[in-house]
Amino acid sequence: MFRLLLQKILCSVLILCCGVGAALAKQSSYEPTAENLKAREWFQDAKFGVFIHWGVSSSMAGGGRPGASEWIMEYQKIPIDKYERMASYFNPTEFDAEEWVKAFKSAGAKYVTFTAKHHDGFAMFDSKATDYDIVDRTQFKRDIVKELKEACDKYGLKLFFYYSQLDWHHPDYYPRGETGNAYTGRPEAGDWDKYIDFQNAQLKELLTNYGEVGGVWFDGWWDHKDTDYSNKWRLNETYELIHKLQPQALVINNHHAKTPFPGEDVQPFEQDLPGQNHSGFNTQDVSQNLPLEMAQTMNGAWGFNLIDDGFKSTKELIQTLVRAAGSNSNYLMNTGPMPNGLLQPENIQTYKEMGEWMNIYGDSIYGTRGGPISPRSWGVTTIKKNKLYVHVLDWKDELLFVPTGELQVQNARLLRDGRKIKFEQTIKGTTISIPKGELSEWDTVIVFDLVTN
Ligand code: JFZ
Repeated sequence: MFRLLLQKILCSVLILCCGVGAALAKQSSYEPTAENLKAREWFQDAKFGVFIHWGVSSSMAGGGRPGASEWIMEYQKIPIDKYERMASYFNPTEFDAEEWVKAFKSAGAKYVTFTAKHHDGFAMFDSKATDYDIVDRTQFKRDIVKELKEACDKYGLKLFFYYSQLDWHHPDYYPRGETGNAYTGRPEAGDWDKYIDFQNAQLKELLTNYGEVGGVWFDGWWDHKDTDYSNKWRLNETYELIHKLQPQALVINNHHAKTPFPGEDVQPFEQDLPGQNHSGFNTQDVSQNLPLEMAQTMNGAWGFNLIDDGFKSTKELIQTLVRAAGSNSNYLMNTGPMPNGLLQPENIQTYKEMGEWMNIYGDSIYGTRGGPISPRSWGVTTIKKNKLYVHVLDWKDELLFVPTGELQVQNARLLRDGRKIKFEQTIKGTTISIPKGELSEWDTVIVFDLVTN
């Protein structure tokens, strides 16, 4: 009797172990396809994208509250039945996808990441999985995602979808996590798996109805970070679905976990350069093998905020883009269009200025990787084939020591006009002499032609 029991227990332990083992093996066995690896290369070469936070929440413009916009429902505790009414008067008659994409392109961006669904659960595309979407619930009735995709195709930019796993609207997003609680008026019951099925159905729509896309940028996983549901998202299934439908689509998840999960193709960072943590929530280890991407707001809000004038200067944005590139990372610069469908005029001016810089200095950004010298306070390096770009961002003296180590520098010149720069090389590195008056205010880019073996 006892033996039988023991056998049974042993057997179940074995089965359990095998099960867990198999699950783990399955998890760690993600092998990106050739198309996916190629897309990662493209992504790293592209370096610069524009993030768009836009939805029915934009019509509240932050409600006079600093930092608020796409979080207004949560911040002001607006119940679902009231919030839903916003859709009925969200009517962005001035929206012109081509005008947006042209403006992003003029800044030098190569891709666009758009909030297909944010935490409020409202779909900015024509979804059949719900009628809580732009076509079914607004007078506007136009599929924003479709128009954006067509404009992106026309001007040669790739389109990525931001998709919030967390959902403050769907009744089956239950148990609720840290946000979107009682005030929403959702029932005190729900079927979690039905919610995940719904999410996957929407993702299937996004990946089948709009042609080839860049990828999916997930967010909201952290809502259940500290609950029993932290591992109930069925991530493997979702990621497999995406990779099966579009092998080149890159999976990105803003979960802020220590390391990326299997099935993810890019590691994102928010408001901080990889490895930095001014925001307090960037405690991840920087991945050594995945492409990196840093997202940042142009002022203090993601979505449109009427009172926020804290726009970062073009100099600051360019310097951050450069520092990102020097940290081997992409830069995803965010904009929050207005509820009438127009971009904020301040942003349009900035795009123009960034584009002018990119036209001159783009060679030192596009197609590069982080240089062999880790970021310094004076600046960063980027590298492409036998060219090492030295970006001097903050330096006042004439002489600058660049620790090039073993690298052999053949020639040094200003990227701006090709003028030669004097340099002296020792076994430890290269000292360059930047004549007074030649230091640019934003970034003095010096090209080192390296001797290749
Ligand atoms: C998230 C969103 O909540 C926000 O609205 C915006 O879309 C941004 C790009 O992403 O913001 C986060 C996500 C995670 C943390 C903090 C802010 N976190 O883990 O601390």
